[in-house]
Amino acid sequence: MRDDSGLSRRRLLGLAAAGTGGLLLGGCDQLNRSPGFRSLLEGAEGLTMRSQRLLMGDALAREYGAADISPAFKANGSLGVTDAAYRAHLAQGFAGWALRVDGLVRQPLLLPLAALKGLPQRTQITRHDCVEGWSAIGKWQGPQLAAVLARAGLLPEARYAVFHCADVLGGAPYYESIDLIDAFHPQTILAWRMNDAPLTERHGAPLRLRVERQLGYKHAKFVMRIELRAALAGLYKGNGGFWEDRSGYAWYAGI
Ligand SMILES: Nc1nc2c(c(=O)[nH]1)N[C@H]1C(S)=C(S)[C@@H](COP(=O)(O)O)O[C@H]1N2
Ligand SMILES: [Mo]
Repeated sequence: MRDDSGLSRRRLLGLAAAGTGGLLLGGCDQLNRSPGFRSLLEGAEGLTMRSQRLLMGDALAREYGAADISPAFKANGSLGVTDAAYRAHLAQGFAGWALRVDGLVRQPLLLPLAALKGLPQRTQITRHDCVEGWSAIGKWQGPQLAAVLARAGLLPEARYAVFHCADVLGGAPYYESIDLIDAFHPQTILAWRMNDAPLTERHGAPLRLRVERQLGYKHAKFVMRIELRAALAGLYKGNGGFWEDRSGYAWYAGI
């Protein structure tokens, strides 16, 4: 059997390495336009991904204008975190907090909020679609996940990025995961800013994932740690996310 995913991964790693030359750090949709990424999608090794996710053509989720921003953006799921360490950081405006990036990386990272704010920023106005049937348009800002991953440097075995959150729902920690295609997508950002203000606790302070081509439950709030893994098996119940484990929600929640 062909190892399609392995080839894809190698190509993505090449792109990640190119990130230091500005490809992934440059913002916007340069990944989409890059010859390497195009040929990845157009080649035989891209067939599986294409059929799954219609990555060709309009690969970007729709972006809106400032006038479209919803006057009220519902908060859903956990609206806060009880964990004592989290509450201490919240009280100090997350000044001493740092995002942990570890697992299958060359260089594990501890990235303070200031470091995340210091990376090139992407701003996007997008529609959030919750599986429960409501939507809202908001403006999000933060570094591309690709830039953070390029800093850490992925090891060859890395296939998934797992987002470990600070909140516990019904006794289980919230977590989510995406694969490297979504991890390196230009609209996948670690948002610390929403509608021109720092994220509030309800919306996931200090940092949340925006993965714009998927449903709301993939957009992990209160992200404390990003773990790079070869597989999702062996992590909690093995389905790659809190709702995937608990209620059988789809792991790939394409809109
Ligand atoms: N850590 C964490 N992330 C989470 C949730 C949660 O309960 N905990 N709920 C998810 C769901 S179902 C949705 S719709 C969105 C809601 O984000 P919002 O509160 O900013 O509207 O967050 C997602 N991310
Ligand atoms: Mo949701």
